[in-house]
Amino acid sequence: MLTIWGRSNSSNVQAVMWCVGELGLPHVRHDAGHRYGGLDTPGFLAMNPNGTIPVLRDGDDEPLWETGAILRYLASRYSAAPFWPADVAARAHVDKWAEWAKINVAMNFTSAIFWPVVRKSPKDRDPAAIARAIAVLDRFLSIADARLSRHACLAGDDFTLADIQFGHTLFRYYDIAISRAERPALRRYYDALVARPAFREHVMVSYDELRAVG
Ligand SMILES: N[C@@H](CCC(=O)N[C@@H](CS)C(=O)NCC(=O)O)C(=O)O
Repeated sequence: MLTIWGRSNSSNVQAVMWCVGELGLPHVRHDAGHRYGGLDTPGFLAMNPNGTIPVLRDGDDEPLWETGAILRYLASRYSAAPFWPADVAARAHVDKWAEWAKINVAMNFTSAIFWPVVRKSPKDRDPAAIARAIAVLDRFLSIADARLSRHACLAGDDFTLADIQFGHTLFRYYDIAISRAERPALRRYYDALVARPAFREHVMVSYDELRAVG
């Protein structure tokens, strides 16, 4: 049995939970972080000295943290090709896109766009900085759009771990009030993700309680 610590409106927790949902793994999730707190207790810090979510524990094994490491663990232990190929070269190709998505898309979007647009009140926002961040993200989304105009999924024609690392950012990207360039292939891809029950359950989660007040 898997145990996951982390609130359902954390983007990193969402990536892990979406993967758990896609793989149909029995689990229990405990809310932690933000309004639920609990990240600075000795018990939690013993699991993750960083005091961040998500944390995953598989049975009595050593707790795991870092979303990318958790996803790779779940994929290696509980999935098969094509989601996470056994062949080293094929797996590295999926991993390449997963890493690319985490570093260039998820991290840029979350810290430089989602946070200031949603979690800061208008008076504290820097519109020029947000516009610059959107321009940075745009470059990567254009790479994805070109790729998705030739393939159904990010790493190729099959749904893989790379789609989890990439796709979980798209709900918020399409939902928040920012300017978005026309990207037909990316939009088609996003609509296909929305048709997946595990995406709707674990990623399309309200982030209202994260909004700045005032
Ligand atoms: N590099 C870590 C980052 C973890 C992280 O920063 N998590 C955020 C939530 S997305 C967190 O713990 N925030 C504190 C809180 O929710 O109170 C990972 O990828 O898992």
